[in-house]
Amino acid sequence: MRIAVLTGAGISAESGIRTFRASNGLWEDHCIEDVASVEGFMRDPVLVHRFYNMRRADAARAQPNAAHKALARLAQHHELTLITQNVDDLHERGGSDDVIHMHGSLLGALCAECGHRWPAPLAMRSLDLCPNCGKPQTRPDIVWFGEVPHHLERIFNAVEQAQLFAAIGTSGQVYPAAGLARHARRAGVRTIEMNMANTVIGRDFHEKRSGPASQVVPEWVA
Ligand code: BV8
Repeated sequence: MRIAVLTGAGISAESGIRTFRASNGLWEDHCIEDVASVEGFMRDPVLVHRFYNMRRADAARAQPNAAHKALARLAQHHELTLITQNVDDLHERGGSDDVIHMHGSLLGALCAECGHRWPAPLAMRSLDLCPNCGKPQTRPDIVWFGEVPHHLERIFNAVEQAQLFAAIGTSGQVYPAAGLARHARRAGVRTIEMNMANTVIGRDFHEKRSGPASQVVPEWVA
């Protein structure tokens, strides 16, 4: 069966990685505009690098959980397109490959001047020079608010052509990712949501499985 899966921060929560909008979420002590926008980066690159260096270190310490590993098993029996909003590499370390990181990755560095990409060091500094053009315009390879997410055509095609679309651990508040369930449903694709709580996109799903991802996802994959 062709399956498209979209994951959000909730799938990594039990690995100890903070989500965005829960209590003690990242957006509680960081203003989105200051740390996840181009304007914020231009205004204070040191603050933005500190924010992503902290998250890169947290992700390096975290381990994939049973939900990440279950999705890797799913790919052995079905034609799976795994789309994630997450910037950690826990899907890859949990055994998945060809993961579509639509909001970028903590492991990547990008030159704001020439567009060159290279593997990010654990701690980035605002005056790091681009290895390609030599300019001090190094930024995290992250899709910030107002920037176009990666691989959208591939993502929408996979969702339209799937027989099943599952959203796991996302609050459904950030577009265009949050619109994928409705897009799937309009294309006649069966949709399922796995989350600990109700979300603003709940009505877009035929089925809901409530509970922590590390329990609900392995049960679904089994
Ligand atoms: C774009 C950077 C143009 C990476 C992020 C008004 C209306 C509609 C849209 C807009 C609007 N104004 C502006 C927009 C567009 C904007 C947007 O959607 N804004 C929102 C806030 C209104 N979107 C953009 O700017 C995007 N770009 O639109 O470009 C365009 C588009 C298409 C074509 C051409 C042009 C860019 C969006 C990317 C922004 N970057 N972050 C980073 O730092 O990580 S977004 C950020 O939110 C993260 O990427 C994150 O992945 C994403 C979504 O959050 P979630 O993953 O859902 O996490 P959250 O904490 O919210 O929820 C966690 C969920 O898990 C909860 O439901 C919880 O119950 C659950 N959970 C917790 N624990 C568990 C669990 N579930 C299961 N088990 C558990 N244990």
